[in-house]
Amino acid sequence: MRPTVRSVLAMAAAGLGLLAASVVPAHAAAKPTSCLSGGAYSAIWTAEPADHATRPFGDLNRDGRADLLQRNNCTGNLYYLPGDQSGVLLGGGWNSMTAFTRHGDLTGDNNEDLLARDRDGVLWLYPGNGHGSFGSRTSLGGGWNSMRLIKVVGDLTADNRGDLLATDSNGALWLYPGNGHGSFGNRTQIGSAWNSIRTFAGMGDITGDGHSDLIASDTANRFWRYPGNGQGGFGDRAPLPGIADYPDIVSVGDVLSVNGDHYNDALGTGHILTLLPGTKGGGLGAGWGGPDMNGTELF
Ligand SMILES: [Ca+2]
Ligand SMILES: [Ca+2]
Ligand SMILES: [Ca+2]
Ligand SMILES: [Ca+2]
Repeated sequence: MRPTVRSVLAMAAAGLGLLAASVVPAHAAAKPTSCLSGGAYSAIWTAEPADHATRPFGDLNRDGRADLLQRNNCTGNLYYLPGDQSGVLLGGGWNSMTAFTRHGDLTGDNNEDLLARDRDGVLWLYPGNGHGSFGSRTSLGGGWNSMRLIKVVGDLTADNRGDLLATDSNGALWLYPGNGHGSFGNRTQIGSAWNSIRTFAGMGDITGDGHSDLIASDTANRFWRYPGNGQGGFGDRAPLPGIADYPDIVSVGDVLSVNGDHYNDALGTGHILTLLPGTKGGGLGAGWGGPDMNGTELF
């Protein structure tokens, strides 16, 4: 069954913290066979925040350039990668987390924040301090192990507050509208049959209509664009042909250092970090291979 989205909000549903916690998350990190040394990578990039997403989109230190976070899956150490070949150790113990997502401000202080889910299914908010690290975490509740994918995607509801999408083990796609104070309002089901979607990422507005959009890859290794409608839903998806298979996708705005052309780009993550250059009208070009990131997770 092909994944669908609903273009209008419907089916007001239960809020956070009421979900069954018995499903093993599909996104849990596989045990790596080898890992890079901590924070090691060779790329230098600069990237602008994506347009029409909640700012700062991808930028953790407020210098106007998108950054990355990297977990070493062997050691559990978390690094902040500002794009200058340095890797700043933020701390250890992060192998207890089974999902990460960020992009945009959730707390209303204009600093980008991080969400992480632990093995017990609790979703934690780590408030960004605007200097590349985070303040004390707060719990957003339990039950999130019933979710297969959890992604902060920018503002889908046109209220300038970052929103969250999650797919559950039955393939339902849920919108959690951000309230701008670090948590979310009542969720709404906006799609179904998303179990065929391997992963997705909020890209900001890549179609040029002012509404934030998504890209997604499916289990048949095809890429798709889902155009946001500005009301928390999406129009008909369109194929993005010619893109290879990646375990995950990270959006980074326009990577100026490689092809600064004002089209937002994405990174295909996995063993080799790969730039997927955005093209006019919301397309993505074939990947440009980058550094070896084996045994790490980037987000
Ligand atoms: Ca930055
Ligand atoms: Ca914040
Ligand atoms: Ca919103
Ligand atoms: Ca758009």
